[in-house]
Amino acid sequence: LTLENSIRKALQQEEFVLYYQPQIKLQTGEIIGTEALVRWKHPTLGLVPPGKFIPIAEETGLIVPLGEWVLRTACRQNQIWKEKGFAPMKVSVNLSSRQFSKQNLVDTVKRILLETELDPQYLELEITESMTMNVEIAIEVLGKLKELGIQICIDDFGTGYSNLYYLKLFSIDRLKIDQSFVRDIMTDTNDADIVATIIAMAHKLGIDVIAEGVENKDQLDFLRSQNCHEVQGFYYHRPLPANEIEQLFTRTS
Ligand code: G
Ligand code: G
Ligand code: MN
Ligand code: NA
Repeated sequence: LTLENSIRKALQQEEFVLYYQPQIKLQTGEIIGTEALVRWKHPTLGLVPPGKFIPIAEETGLIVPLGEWVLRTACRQNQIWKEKGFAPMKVSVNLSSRQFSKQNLVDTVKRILLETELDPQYLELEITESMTMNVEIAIEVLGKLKELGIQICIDDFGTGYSNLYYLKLFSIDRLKIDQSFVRDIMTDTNDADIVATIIAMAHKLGIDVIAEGVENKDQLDFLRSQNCHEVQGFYYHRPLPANEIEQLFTRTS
């Protein structure tokens, strides 16, 4: 069986699962959202990380059905949490460029929102700058996605080619500072300066900013000193299965 066929079969047999990593508001320490991260529960290989199958799914186009499954599962789970009485929060879903350039992305998102009854304000799509997309199409698609009432975040901010150009062209709700900048924040003054500058820019532009890959208290203190809004990383929590992350949520009813 080729990897491509294995992925196809895994989709049919529902071997994929979503893990969720908490996103924390720095000022209060509360969980304000989660990022959905796909894993493959392989019957013999165990839990396979996305790095091992997402690139092949992207090459073969299987990312489109897989991505749709991810989106539906994440939206449904988020709505279930709300119905269970947990404080409503956003779920962030990673989008591949292959999905983004698909004609029917907007319809797919719309249909899944209707199907799962999730309030659009609680869905965020993470796009990366490495997405080699046609600018006119991107403007149109992002505009239509925004009209649905969902949020858009630029993932891996700082590593792409056209960061600032994107900010100029699109209405973006949030920037996620790439973990490669956060990692050496305490030892590399360039990285510290870059992170501080991205945070300051986000403040000026009036958009949210989240730092990912936060692993220790020193990094956290630095981000706090720069008034970074939100953080995500192993210092707080690793990505967790739905039933485990639930233990961390607060009930409102
Ligand atoms: O979960 P982990 O930290 O191992 O993720 C590794 C990479 O896989 C990250 O770049 C992440 O964005 C990507 N990834 C995880 N889940 C998804 C998904 O559902 N869709 C896409 N396109 N990428 C994902
Ligand atoms: O590209 P994207 O931002 O979607 O990737 C998220 C990836 O980062 C996931 O693979 C997740 O497991 C990983 N991740 C999340 N928090 C941390 C962290 O604190 N340290 C490291 N090294 N990786 C992290
Ligand atoms: Mn991401
Ligand atoms: Na990232």
